[in-house]
Amino acid sequence: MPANLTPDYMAAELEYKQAKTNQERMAALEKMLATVPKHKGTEKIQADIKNKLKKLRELEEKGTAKGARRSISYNVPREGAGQALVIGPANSGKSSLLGFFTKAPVEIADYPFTTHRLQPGMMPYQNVQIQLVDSPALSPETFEPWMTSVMRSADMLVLTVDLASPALLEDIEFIRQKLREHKVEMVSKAVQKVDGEGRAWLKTLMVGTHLDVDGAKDNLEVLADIYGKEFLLMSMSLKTGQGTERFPETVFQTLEVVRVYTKTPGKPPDKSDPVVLKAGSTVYDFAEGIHKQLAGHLKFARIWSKNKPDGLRVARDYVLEDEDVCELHG
Ligand SMILES: Nc1nc2c(ncn2[C@@H]2O[C@H](COP(=O)(O)OP(=O)(O)OP(=O)(O)O)[C@@H](O)[C@H]2O)c(=O)[nH]1
Ligand SMILES: [Mg+2]
Repeated sequence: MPANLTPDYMAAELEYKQAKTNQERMAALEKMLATVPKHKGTEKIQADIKNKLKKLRELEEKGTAKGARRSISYNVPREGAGQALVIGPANSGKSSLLGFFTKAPVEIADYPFTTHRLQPGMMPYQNVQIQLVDSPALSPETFEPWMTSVMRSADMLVLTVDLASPALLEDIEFIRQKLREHKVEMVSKAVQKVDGEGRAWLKTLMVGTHLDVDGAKDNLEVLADIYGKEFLLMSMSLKTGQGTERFPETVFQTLEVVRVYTKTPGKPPDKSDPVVLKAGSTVYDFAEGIHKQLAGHLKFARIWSKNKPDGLRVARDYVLEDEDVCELHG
């Protein structure tokens, strides 16, 4: 049986081959496991990935066993329309944000360094789910280098900062500097994910929390002056809910993906279960995402798109838009 490996899987495999550390290897293997098509033809590949992961985890645990009791999960397999890793200084509201937008069991406390491990949760946005991942604080006391490999495998970052904190700007600069040392750059828009020197460019949405607290609005103005051009910036209160309404939509837009609905001739499309593709994907990519053989036999497609005639006949290199309906003809 053919394996029908997807471009996402191929990319993850390439990352694995190019990985320099065990943590990068584990991150890439997790990604391979998440993207490998799950059917009989790939059982051997799946087993092989799991085996390699197990060995690497054992190796890592041995290395950290002296003193450290808990085992840390270094990566979270991607689920849904995309993965946004929530990072930030201690007490900045990372876990509160997860608690607000997802049903994930998070620990929220008014003392620092509450969260020690990665905790994913799913945030609904219209007809898709977006994965948010809570993480330990990034601060001089607790900076975990493995966090940068987790960042590399995320689709974007959400950087929470406490607008009421007097250390607001220092905290941000610490994180920016530290990530830069580990070849991770936070940017508003990424042209490419990893450049020739292995530096990762990650789209970052900065979220100012504690908007309900006195003085927060003044700090927000300062923040907008300094970082407004560099990052996407929003502000909210996770206590009152003020400013939270547009967060899911903003994250979805930052992920730069499109939702495409499949349709079979003579039947209405199923809009509850879109295929999620990177923005810029073509009809061919869409077909390939469903089944490699389908892509091979593809002759043309009909699409139903905003501002276009219904059932328009298009070629395989046609670039799909968000919420297009696509009927493949072989
Ligand atoms: N008033 C107010 N309090 C908030 C807001 N967001 C978070 N908090 C409080 O700030 C404290 C820290 O919140 P957490 O969500 O635990 O912060 P964290 O970033 O996960 O902290 P660590 O895991 O320790 O790094 C808690 O007491 C929260 O209730 C907000 O928008 N407004
Ligand atoms: Mg926390």
